[in-house]
Amino acid sequence: MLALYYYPGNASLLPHMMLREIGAAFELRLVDRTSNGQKSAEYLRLNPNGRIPVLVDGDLVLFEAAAIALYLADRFPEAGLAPAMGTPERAAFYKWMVHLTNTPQAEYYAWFYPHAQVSDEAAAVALKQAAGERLDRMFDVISGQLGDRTWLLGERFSAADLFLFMLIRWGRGMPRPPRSLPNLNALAERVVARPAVQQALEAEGIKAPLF
Ligand SMILES: N[C@@H](CCC(=O)N[C@@H](CS)C(=O)NCC(=O)O)C(=O)O
Repeated sequence: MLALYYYPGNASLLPHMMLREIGAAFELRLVDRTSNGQKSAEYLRLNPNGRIPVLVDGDLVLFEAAAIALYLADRFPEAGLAPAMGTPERAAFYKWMVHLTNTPQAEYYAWFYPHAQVSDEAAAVALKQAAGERLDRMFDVISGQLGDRTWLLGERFSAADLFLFMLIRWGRGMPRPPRSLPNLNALAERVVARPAVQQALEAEGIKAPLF
């Protein structure tokens, strides 16, 4: 049995949406961040970094949202969440998955948790502002690359679109939210219209504004 350790709206939303798209049986296990559950001894045995999410599949214990996403795409190829191995489309899929995780997702860490990096209040404010400006530029590039395509890979929907939606959603409180870019807004609308995504959002108790 698959089990996903999650907290509503966190990086666990990507594998959660994928599991709903796949239609596999799985158990959702809440990590209670309100009591710092991600730093409990029990959870640290699953992910010594104390971060959410973790996927358990039998004896496999996997952390890192992007790694979980790539694993799920391979484990359930019939769900079509990634193009066939060895194709140019697969290469583009890797590009987006890696870019999204190590560029905007990593930048969000400074935006959401500036105090984890600097203790001085003025430095934290400056760090957050600089991270927000870098995120704006990253979303400009992603929006330009997306253009008027339906999905990041063109006509083909993939897990990368779910990933991008999650990152667009995280920016909904920014001074210039990603949804203010028409291409990104249109992609987020298309993702939210998917029944599996609606199920995941509802199961996590996520209400409007969704992004
Ligand atoms: N690179 C990691 C980042 C995970 C991450 O930072 N998760 C956040 C929630 S979105 C978290 O657990 N924050 C709580 C903390 O750092 O204590 C991944 O993609 O899994």
